[in-house]
Amino acid sequence: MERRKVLRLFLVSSVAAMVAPKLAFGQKPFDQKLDFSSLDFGPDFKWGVATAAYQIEGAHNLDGKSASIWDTFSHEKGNIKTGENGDIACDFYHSYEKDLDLLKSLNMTVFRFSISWSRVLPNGVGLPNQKGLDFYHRVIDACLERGIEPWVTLYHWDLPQVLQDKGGWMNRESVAWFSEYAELVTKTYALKVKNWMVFNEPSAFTALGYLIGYHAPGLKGFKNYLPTVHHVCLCQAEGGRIIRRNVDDANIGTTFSCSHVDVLKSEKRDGKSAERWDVLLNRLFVEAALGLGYPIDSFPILKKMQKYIQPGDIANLKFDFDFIGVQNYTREVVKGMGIIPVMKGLEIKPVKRNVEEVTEMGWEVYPEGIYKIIKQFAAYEGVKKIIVTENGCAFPDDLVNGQVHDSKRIDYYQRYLKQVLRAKKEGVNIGGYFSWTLLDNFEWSEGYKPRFGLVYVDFKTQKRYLKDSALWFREFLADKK
Ligand code: IFM
Repeated sequence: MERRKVLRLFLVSSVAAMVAPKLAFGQKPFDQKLDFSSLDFGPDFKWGVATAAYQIEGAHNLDGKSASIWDTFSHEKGNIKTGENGDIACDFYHSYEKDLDLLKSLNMTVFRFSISWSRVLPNGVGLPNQKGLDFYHRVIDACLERGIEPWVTLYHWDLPQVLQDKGGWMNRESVAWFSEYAELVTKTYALKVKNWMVFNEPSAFTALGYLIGYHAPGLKGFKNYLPTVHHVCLCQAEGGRIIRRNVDDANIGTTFSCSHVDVLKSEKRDGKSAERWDVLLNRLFVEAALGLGYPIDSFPILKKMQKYIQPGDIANLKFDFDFIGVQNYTREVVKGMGIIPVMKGLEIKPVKRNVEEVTEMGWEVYPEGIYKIIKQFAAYEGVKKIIVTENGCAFPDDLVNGQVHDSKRIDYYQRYLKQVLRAKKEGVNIGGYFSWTLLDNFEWSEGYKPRFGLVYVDFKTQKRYLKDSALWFREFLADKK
């Protein structure tokens, strides 16, 4: 079951060939009319892809890497729908050069990737693993040699298991652990990397991993979730401060998964539910970073975080980010329940709707949602700039004669991009757009079935094939480099 559905239900009831493409450069294999005139984002706009260590690297136990919570979780029976894991994934650990060649061939100039904490600090803290650090030096150098900007995310969900064994994010010590890790990574790559993001989607990894147990480490309940949220919020700001101190001329951001929330009907209780969903999905982490504290009034259960908050903490939650990463895929439609359900105060009911277009994740295709959520984030006074650090879709892909005619994906990108441009034209300072993602990869608890890549990966052979959507981007970006 896709994860947002799982989240809802729980809340209620208690990547050349290495094949180079067979098509000649410039050949248009897709039916869609190539009309880029309505997609003029201007000359300084950044175009790239976003990726995450555990989803693509593989090499799960090579060169001194220790296990992360995702290694542990994916190896436990029943946690991953398909029974798969990220042991090999896209084998990016060995194929990064060819994969970056592919990225360059798409005329993209940004590669967003994350560092695996357990690869560079196998004990979570303490002695760094030089082979791990060297791997990311090689990836960064390979980007720079190709004229691709490396954009580094410090943390994309893969906490070292040794730290989880000590309580993970629920343990306040996590602030010291994360600070040590952030110091190491930022000092190591400071001269080569200028664009940094602290976290990937804190609302997703905290709720899915520590509240509903659908993601690693598989914990359930507010007693795990609330301390986790507070410690992650402290690290979000502290990570920003550490980057600022260690990297000259850094461009510092952090990313948020976010979805515009609609109500099914406009009954009062639906509105209440929508408000709470909005807190959980959209407001909690960004408002903490902006110095607005926690939105307790809109979601009273957050009062219980009080016991984890120490003097000075609230002021320390704030950091002046240079940009905010907005990551959007769909919208949420909610309905109130009217009675207080099992999960104390969460009046949220799953809504069964006949949605015309859904992706393989079960997510509604709703292009206007990205416009609305960008506007929502841009409305905060402290948000200076927005980068769409993820947007994309999974559809079943057929590889036939080395080609993937993924017209639905092209359509999705075109329609979402128009809505991003709409917000930009209305004055929102939007500086870039990164597709999720370059390669089909390990989609967490869904395994390898949902294919989000612009590049089709045959996981048996590790061969890559450019999908039509990749060729679309290549054409679209041809004059933008
Ligand atoms: O694959 C994930 C990614 O790790 C975080 N953002 C959403 C993507 C699609 O689910």
